[in-house]
Amino acid sequence: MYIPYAKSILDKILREIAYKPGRQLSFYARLQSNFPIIYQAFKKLYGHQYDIEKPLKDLVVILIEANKNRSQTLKALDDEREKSPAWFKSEQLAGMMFYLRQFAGNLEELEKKLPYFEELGINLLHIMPILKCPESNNDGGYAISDYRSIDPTYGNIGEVRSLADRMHKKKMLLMFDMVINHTSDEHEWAKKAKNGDPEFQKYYYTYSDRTIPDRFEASLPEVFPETSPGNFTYIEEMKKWVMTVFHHYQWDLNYTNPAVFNAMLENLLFLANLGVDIIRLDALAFMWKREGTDSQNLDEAHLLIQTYKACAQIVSPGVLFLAEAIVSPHNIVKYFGTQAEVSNECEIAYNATLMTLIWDMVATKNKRLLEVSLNHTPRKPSGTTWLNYIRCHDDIGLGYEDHHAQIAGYDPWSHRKFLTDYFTGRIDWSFAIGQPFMEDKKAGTARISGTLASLAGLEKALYSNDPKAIELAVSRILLVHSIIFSFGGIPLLYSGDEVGQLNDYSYQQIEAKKHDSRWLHRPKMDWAKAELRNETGTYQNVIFQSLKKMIAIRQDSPEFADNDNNFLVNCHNDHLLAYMRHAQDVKTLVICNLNDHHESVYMDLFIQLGFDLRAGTKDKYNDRLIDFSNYQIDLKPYQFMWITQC
Ligand code: OTU
Repeated sequence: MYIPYAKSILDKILREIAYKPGRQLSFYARLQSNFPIIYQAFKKLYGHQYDIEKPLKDLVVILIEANKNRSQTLKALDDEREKSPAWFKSEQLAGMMFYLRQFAGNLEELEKKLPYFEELGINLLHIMPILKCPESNNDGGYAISDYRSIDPTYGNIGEVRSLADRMHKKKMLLMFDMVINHTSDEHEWAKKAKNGDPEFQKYYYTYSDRTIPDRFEASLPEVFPETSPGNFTYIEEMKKWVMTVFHHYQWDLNYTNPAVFNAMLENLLFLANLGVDIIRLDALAFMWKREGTDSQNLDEAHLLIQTYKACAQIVSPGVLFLAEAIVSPHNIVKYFGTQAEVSNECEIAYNATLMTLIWDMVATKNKRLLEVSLNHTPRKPSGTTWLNYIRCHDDIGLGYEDHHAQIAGYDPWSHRKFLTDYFTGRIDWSFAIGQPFMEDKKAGTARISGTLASLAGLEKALYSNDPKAIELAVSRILLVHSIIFSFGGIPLLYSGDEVGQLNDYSYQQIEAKKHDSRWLHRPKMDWAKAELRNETGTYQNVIFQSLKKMIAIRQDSPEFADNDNNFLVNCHNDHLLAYMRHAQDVKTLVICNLNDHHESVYMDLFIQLGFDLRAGTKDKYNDRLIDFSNYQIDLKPYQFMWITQC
């Protein structure tokens, strides 16, 4: 967009710093075309309080520096990706996330594990935060004290660069977190603030008395009500209150200050220049606060992300943003931005809606809520994709929209209570073993902790040593995975789930962890058990080999790429989730039996969907022809099929 004011400011800045584009023509072109976006955002966010020319000049200098520091190899990768903008929507991608400490210990050991990922077909690694953070009070790495160096127990920055390089040569992608909403209270800025430096006190929301904090509290919900009640912490050293929406040691950054925007921009581009392909924007929904609101998903938060996107596109156009917005379905899609074709915010977002509804289907054995939710949530822009997961390192929140639950025939509150009870062992006939997370006794709500295998019934089945129950639990584990591999979007596994790792109760003995039940589902990778993946007759073998097969078939199925080509199919049976995926000349009907009994689909459905039954159809997953001699297909408990034309 051409905006004369923006043009003249940019020209002036470039003159003042005597910038010559030289051979950096594409950088210069992107700077010219994105600067108006940045200018307009600064005007809106900061124009009423600041003379924006100065921070804009600082910003341009940061971009130029970052461009200088971007390696030729990464620039070549940017060019390649610019030429095929849909590259990340491909069926080829399959990811895994892990805490480095729990999975391999350090970067050197991780390099040795690359063949493990390759064996399974994984080509995207989300390494959870490894940047420097305090020894305790670190929230698993989400309280960063230095954005430019990594915890020495993991290795050093140089090793991150060479890991990224090695991974790129293997066509693998690397994802890192950008903890953008808050820093640790031990970050240099927080330390300076504590020492009374007024400049750095303005980096956070600090107040000398409770007047403003109390006004905020009137409408701010609590993220960690059990361990960190309230949203402000009194800091004795500075005799001030500071906003701490998450833990008391995670200080919320004050983005109403353009210096904060710029300082965090430098940190963000530093990550991009390490060779990170996807940047996960942690808790981005919380970036802007306003009294009288819940301070989540505000328009200004979106504007901040759009501005970061515009900056990242100038320096590192091949790097993607992932939105970690675990919010209501209609609010999540907003993080894809406002454009139809490409994203002007995040190209990828966690599909928290699908995640929650998968667990809803596991408990209820029916798809009613999923169907209502998908049919009532706006579609995302075409140039974006989902990150599909069954669980991550955080709790499972039941964030479906209440009116969707009502349409599906539930009372939203009772249904939430049922699901929480179901997965936290309060219903004795449930197969799940989990624990509540951040129970809010006043509100009568809780979130859920537990590994996939334990929540899906494997732990209980193993205790009772019941082969039938073990088999059902394993089928459930495979069924939910089959959904994330075939739904459209990037599937992301939590490490250890591929070998059915169970809950880890050891956190209850550790002082720094015992009040955070999320550690229940962050076990240390049990490599001895993982070895059993090669031993027939073990559940580790069944789960690992089946997932490996699913990934391989996915990678051979262009219809599983995300081209907004997923249509729910009505089988007139709530226990059967079915959807059609298609690409140019292939189509696959995915059918999942959510029930622990046999269910049938009738032949006419296939005729209606345009399958040629005489030419034959087959289940791609089992590589078996479909037998219609009974005019129907029978699905075993928790069986899924990927049916395609022969
Ligand atoms: C994120 O999650 C991280 O994933 C967590 O591990 C961190 O503790 C947290 O931020 C703070 O850095 O509250 O329970 O979308 O659900 O952003 C998880 C809202 C969290 C939150 C989410 C947050």
